[in-house]
Amino acid sequence: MSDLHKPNRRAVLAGGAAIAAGSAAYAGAPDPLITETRDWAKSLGDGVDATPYGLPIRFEDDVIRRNVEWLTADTISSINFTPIHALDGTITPQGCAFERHHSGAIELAKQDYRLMINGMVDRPLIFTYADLERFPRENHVYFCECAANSGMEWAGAQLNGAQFTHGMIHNMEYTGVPLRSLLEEAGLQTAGKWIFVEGADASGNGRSIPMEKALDDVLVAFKANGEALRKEHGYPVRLIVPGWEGNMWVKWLRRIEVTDQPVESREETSKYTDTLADGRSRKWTWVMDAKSVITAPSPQSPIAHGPGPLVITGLAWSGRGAITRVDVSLDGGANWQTARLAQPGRKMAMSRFYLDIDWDGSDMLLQARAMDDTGYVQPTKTQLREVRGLNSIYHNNGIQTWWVRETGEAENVEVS
Ligand SMILES: Nc1nc2c(c(=O)[nH]1)N[C@H]1C(S)=C(S)[C@@H](COP(=O)(O)O)O[C@H]1N2
Ligand SMILES: [Mo]
Repeated sequence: MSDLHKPNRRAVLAGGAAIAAGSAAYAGAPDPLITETRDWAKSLGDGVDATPYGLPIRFEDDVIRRNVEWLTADTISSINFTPIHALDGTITPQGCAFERHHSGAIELAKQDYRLMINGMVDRPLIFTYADLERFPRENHVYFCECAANSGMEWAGAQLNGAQFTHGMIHNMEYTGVPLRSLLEEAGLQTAGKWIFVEGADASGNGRSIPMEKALDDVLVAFKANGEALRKEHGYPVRLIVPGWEGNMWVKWLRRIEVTDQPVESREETSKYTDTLADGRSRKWTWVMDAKSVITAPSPQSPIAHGPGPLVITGLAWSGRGAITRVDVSLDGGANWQTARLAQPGRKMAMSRFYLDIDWDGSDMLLQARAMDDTGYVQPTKTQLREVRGLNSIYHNNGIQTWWVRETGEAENVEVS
């Protein structure tokens, strides 16, 4: 063995010893998975054309969107949840990204697609899909969170799983045209202070967005994670409103009207308000505040091993900017450690964090607390309720607690 090789080998052995508690000892009974030729090595695998469009292997068939049956009367005006407890990294595959429709997901072909810009513009315009493809494009990763995410948790811990408590969110890389370019093309008039945007579905999902935001970073997107938007996410074109609540991200985008004031004629426009403790309503709370959740261990992702090395991981995001820090507590918020961000935080996009611990096998009250580049710190549920009371549905960004037991199982709880 060369001299060069020796230090490497020592390093590998040292590394091996350090994780010995978490891995099987090499000595002992032979492991047939190592010593015997298995079926998959005795015959040939699938040819390249077996699945022209690939799907996850069948062993992963529990990594799927799920809904909560009692939440809505039917599945048309409903919502399902991203299996965040089973994903890693930050990009949500489209196939398991949550869906929220007010009147179902419609099928709209590219050749039937039209986008109209009218109202306070010099030249009202109608764009085809092909027209949109001729404008300079941008790529951005953004999270989309429904304002109702964690809404069932206002009165107390209710749903047992990160998918259900925090899964009304996805994070994708979008390709599209800045809305600014289209508004400029139409000759935006200075008196235009708002846009009213609506979709081609029966609900229309009409929303008013202030012009400042419209000209800033709103995107008219046609691709997500490199491929066409899925039908359920607004194929062929949807609006991306970075950092703002999901209901403004109009799918199947068909019309943009420039107005001098917000349009509130539609029933849905006034629906997303927050009822405060004193009965007054809070509205136009468009920005999603900083929030985080530990995705594993969590109720649907229990610890599958005994004491020793344990990877604690989760997601953090902020509609006001980039995540700068995430702290994790093992004891219900008494002590905090700063977690490791997998990558520097990006504006209005999800961050992945890890805390690698040596678990002593005792029970834990796991919490995560996010901070963003505006200095905002994610509040506890108690702090949030002091300001917002118990009657809200929307904008619950309080700190989540999982009680992890000695067995490794976890449960949704609250600490006071
Ligand atoms: N046209 C249209 N756009 C829509 C909706 C809708 O029902 N119709 N639902 C909104 C709501 S409330 C949310 S949270 C997001 C969800 O986007 P997703 O289904 O891609 O997750 O889309 C928004 N855009
Ligand atoms: Mo939503």
